[in-house]
Amino acid sequence: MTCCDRLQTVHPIASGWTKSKAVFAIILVIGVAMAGAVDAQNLYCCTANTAAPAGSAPVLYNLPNGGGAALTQARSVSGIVDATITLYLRTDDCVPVVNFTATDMWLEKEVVASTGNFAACLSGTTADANTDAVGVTTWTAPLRAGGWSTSRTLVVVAGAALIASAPLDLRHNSADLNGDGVANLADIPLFAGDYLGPYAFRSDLWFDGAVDLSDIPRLAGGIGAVCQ
Ligand SMILES: [Ca+2]
Ligand SMILES: [Ca+2]
Repeated sequence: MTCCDRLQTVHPIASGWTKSKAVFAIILVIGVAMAGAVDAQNLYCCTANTAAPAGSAPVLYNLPNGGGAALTQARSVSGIVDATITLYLRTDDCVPVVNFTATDMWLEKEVVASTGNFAACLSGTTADANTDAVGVTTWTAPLRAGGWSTSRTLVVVAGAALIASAPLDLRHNSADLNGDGVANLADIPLFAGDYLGPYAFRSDLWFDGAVDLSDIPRLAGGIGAVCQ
């Protein structure tokens, strides 16, 4: 049976429905289709935040294969901090956008000179799920990304960053220090140089404000991770 055959089989009028029922069914189908295609427009009413306490300056450890830390397990200098991101997706009339596609909502690094080489794998920073019945989605699962960032994190919807709320205070690092999408032997000399030199955020993989022995297990454990 082809798709066209199927359409003919369930055609409401051909199966004996009244015209009013058929019109209702058509309106229903169109309505469902529109619900999935709602445009977030100019994002004037969309906001996002993190669960992290103000001033905690969380850092998220990422790997290209998704083997890094969940956002609930980000770190501040004083320990683990929940940096879960929540997005409230609204139309320009501030109406919740329901069931908006997860892959059209993602995180990026705020572009600021000399603040890192953070690089996401394909669809590696998309939301956990489509927006729910009140237009809300979250980021909690580990990202698939490499490189590092000391600038803020942008929440992007259909290619546009939010304008109604500021970029989020969330930094990133990874055993993929050079941000080429794979953690391998090429990243080790960068870490070794940082280990012996002045403090370098990118190599503070177990973030605590120092590059020391505590960071080596994350480097060793990350070697071999590639973008998935
Ligand atoms: Ca690398
Ligand atoms: Ca450290």
